[in-house]
Amino acid sequence: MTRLTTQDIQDIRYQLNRYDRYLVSATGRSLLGIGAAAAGIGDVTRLRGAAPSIRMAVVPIRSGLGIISGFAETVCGILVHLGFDAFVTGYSDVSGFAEAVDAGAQVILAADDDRFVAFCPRQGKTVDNSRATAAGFVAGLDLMAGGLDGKDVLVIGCGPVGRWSVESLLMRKARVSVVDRVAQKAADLAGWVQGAFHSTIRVAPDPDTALSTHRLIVEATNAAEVIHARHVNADTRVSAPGMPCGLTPHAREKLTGRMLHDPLPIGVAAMASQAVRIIREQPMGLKSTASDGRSE
Ligand code: 2YC
Repeated sequence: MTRLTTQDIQDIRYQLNRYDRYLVSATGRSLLGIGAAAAGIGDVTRLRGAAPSIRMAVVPIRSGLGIISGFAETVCGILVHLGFDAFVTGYSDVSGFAEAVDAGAQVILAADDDRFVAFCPRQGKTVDNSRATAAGFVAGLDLMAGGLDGKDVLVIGCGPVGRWSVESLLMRKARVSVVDRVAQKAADLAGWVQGAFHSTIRVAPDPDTALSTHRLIVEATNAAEVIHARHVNADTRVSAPGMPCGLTPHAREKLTGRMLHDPLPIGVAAMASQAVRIIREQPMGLKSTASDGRSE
């Protein structure tokens, strides 16, 4: 998992209105709309109406390599932009979690060096950033492509985000190929998909051939300069959750309006939307009761 730097994120919260306009031009939907699509929420207006009453806390975490200056503030800025009642706790770590719960936060977001998670304490559920980010970028590709059912889609990069991207693509009935510069990782992912979903995906022979023969691409590598201008034509659409951006500047220029890439916004919008589904579907975490009335 690529660790973000302050430089990666420092301007994000000040450019969200401009970014929303780009997203609408590329996908027809705003950041909230893409998050809703990632969570399977059809009624974006209802989500927008509910957001101000949903309190979310972002807790800075000092463990491991420590705090990334601006990270919690950027996550919070994205949540506020989406309409949520969001704040960064004054304390970090355990004290920050206690402050969040005492303040009535229904969703608590925090990241250490290994995971970035949204917690729904009352429901005893969590939302993982890698899985939500994959869902968000696949939803964006779906919107750019006008649907993915039956269409060939390439996932390049078979790490956590690539893996969950395959899941989202299969749910949208895409015909998935995977490739990784380490061929064994692609083969392992194909084996996992066969076991987990009883679905068959293709393992492409090599990145360059795969990129030259696919028009719909999820770029989920942690490398830069994976997709070059020579791979891009008028029908190409790229959704690029990978950090750093895997497109060369020339490829990005050719793909303006037909590509998605950001270090945090789409992933955070997807996390928040998935968390809303959890807290709305289980308001007080009441588990369904068994037939004899016992709670499960
Ligand atoms: O400021 C803090 O609270 C730090 N503990 C945050 C560390 C985040 C480390 N993870 C990353 O930089 C990214 C995540 C946003 C998703 C994958 N890597």
